[in-house]
Amino acid sequence: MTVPVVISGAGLWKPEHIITNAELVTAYNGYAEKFNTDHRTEIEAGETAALERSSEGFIEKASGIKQRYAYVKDGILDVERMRPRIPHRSEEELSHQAEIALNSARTAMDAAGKTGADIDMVIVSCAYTERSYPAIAIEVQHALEIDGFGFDMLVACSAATFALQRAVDAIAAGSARCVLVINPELTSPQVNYTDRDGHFIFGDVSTAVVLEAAETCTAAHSYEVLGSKARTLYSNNIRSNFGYLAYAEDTDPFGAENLFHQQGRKVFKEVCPMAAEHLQSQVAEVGLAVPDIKRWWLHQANINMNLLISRRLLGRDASAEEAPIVLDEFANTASAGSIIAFCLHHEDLVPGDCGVICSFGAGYSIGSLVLRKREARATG
Ligand code: CO8
Repeated sequence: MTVPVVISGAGLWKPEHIITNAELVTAYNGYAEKFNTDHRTEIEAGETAALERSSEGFIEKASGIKQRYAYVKDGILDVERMRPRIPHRSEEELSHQAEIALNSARTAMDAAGKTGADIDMVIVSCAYTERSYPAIAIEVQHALEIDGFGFDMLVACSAATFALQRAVDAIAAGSARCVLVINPELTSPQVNYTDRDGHFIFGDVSTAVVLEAAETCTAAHSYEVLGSKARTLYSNNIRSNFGYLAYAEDTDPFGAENLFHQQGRKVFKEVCPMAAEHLQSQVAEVGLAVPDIKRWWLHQANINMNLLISRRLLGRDASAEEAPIVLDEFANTASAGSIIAFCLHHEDLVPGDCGVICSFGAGYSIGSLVLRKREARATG
């Protein structure tokens, strides 16, 4: 990097509501039983397929997920509703996503020792934004009294890493001094809780990261970005079709085909080798080898994916310390997963230790950053 850029703060906010696998399975099975009773005639005539039961055992074994956080729990477990009941906010109120974005942003700014006056660029990057405009990032910028500019970007599961790359490039190019990247992942409104294949996958959370030029950094824990790499390859295997054309297309904006759906098996088989190859080449491009990497902050979609990818990289199983897992507690939180892992598992690294943040998912998209921990600068 011409101008060394560092990550100087990270913040995590999680909702107060937890939904366990047991609660989710009870609700789904109640829904399925009701559906089968209500459609008995069509099912008996072979016109409609009966819904099969979901199981806690399957969910934990197939995904590693034990629970997830929900921004609003009310409604999700109600068999008559099967989606959160989020109170509508007027245009004069802080939006839901800006609120959770601010919660994580303030923690990241405290860690970096920054106020709004130090920051000049805000990126809100996640799988969905609750509206098209004004950008959530500009609402956040306003709330934090930041003089500069902000924009939203959507890259599904790679939204965080792709935004970090944008931030690094902006600082290196001189178009920003200090950037706040926020991932307010409010996934629950797009989950089809009536779909047995996917009702257990996602959780809500918000993460944030502060980046700046190395020369202005005063944080206790900071990481030089040695390199970043983004790659996309078109795939139809993970889709969320909800969009603004529904009004003109006369389609049901809330139909199952418009909510999150995927070919999970295909995704698993196709993305794991791509991610392992991507990581190997990225590490080599910054002049390191896989054994030089002390920590892998991997995307958190499925524990079996992470085990497979780290096995391919290391030629053996990674320890919990080398490749921490957070999806048992948080589930898949779209782009925030690898940043949660970073937030919870970075302070024990010592200066000189290297680590990699990596995401992979819909698009397909893969993003990664190689980091090296710096000496803390003496203050006062
Ligand atoms: N309970 C009991 N049995 C079940 C259930 C259930 N809930 N669901 C499926 N089964 C059954 C199936 O019917 C199947 O039965 P049979 O063998 O008789 O046909 C059997 O269990 C096995 O099913 P699968 O083959 O589908 O199961 P897998 O072992 O493949 O596990 C997973 C399914 C967990 C989905 C797995 O394939 C996976 O994790 N794949 C990777 C997916 C992934 O990473 N996707 C990325 C998604 S996120 C992303 O990119 C961006 C999203 C942005 C945010 C969206 C927010 C809403």
